[in-house]
Amino acid sequence: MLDDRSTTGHGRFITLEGGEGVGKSTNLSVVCEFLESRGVEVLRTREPGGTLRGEAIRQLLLDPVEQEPLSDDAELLLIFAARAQHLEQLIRPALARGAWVVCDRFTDATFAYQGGGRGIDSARIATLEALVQRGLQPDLTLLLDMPVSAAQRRVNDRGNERDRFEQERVDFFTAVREAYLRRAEADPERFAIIDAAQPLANVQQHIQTVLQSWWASC
Ligand code: Z5A
Repeated sequence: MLDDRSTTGHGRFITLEGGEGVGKSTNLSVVCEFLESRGVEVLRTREPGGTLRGEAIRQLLLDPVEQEPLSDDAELLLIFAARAQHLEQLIRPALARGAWVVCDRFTDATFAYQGGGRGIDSARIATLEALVQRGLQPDLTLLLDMPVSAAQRRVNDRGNERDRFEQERVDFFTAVREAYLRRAEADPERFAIIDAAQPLANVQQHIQTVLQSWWASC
């Protein structure tokens, strides 16, 4: 089904958010396939990362480097440095040519991880957000939510080596989850909360239902 939204030159920006292991990467494909089947150009990307330099910053952020801890401020600034590059090189040009950008995490993750998890004042995060984004916000955010313990079991079952964030304790991830839920509650127009603890087929069905009603209202 083709649609004139594919040629209007007004791209839309969709983000997937949630704690580790909730299924963001798995479900990104559902969103992209939904949009592609409607004839729009889709840019699939992620944060931190998305660009060559952004991916290099991602490595700095994820590498545990036992000999030297990363300060909370350095972490925050690296995340926004990667984001500035991402916006400049990929996201803004894509939106300007009418593509739909589907991004695995964006600034809600900063408010959740650096704000909720690390305890950085959200006003400081908001200052950097304003500087780097200049008003640009996602049009739709799918927040995949589930209890931390169950999400951690999924990560454990996957069996990969743990990165610097994945080495954090349960209370860190609980604070991250609570911060995400507060943001969703404060902006119900933009957020849709998906129960990510459900079997994958149910999660994907819920995402498609949200996308269908959102698409109809665009
Ligand atoms: N970070 C930050 O601190 N501040 C910021 O501003 C940003 C990021 C942007 C890297 O991100 C880290 O960056 C992140 C926060 C920080 N660290 N943490 N934690 P990331 O997005 O790459 O990291 P991640 O959340 O750890 O990704 P992940 O572990 O790959 O999680 P996921 O993408 O949500 O899950 P998944 O890989 O799709 O699924 C996990 C497993 O569960 C997998 O085996 C699936 O097959 C399985 N799965 C998925 N859904 C289901 C259902 N419904 N049932 C059963 N099994 C399922």
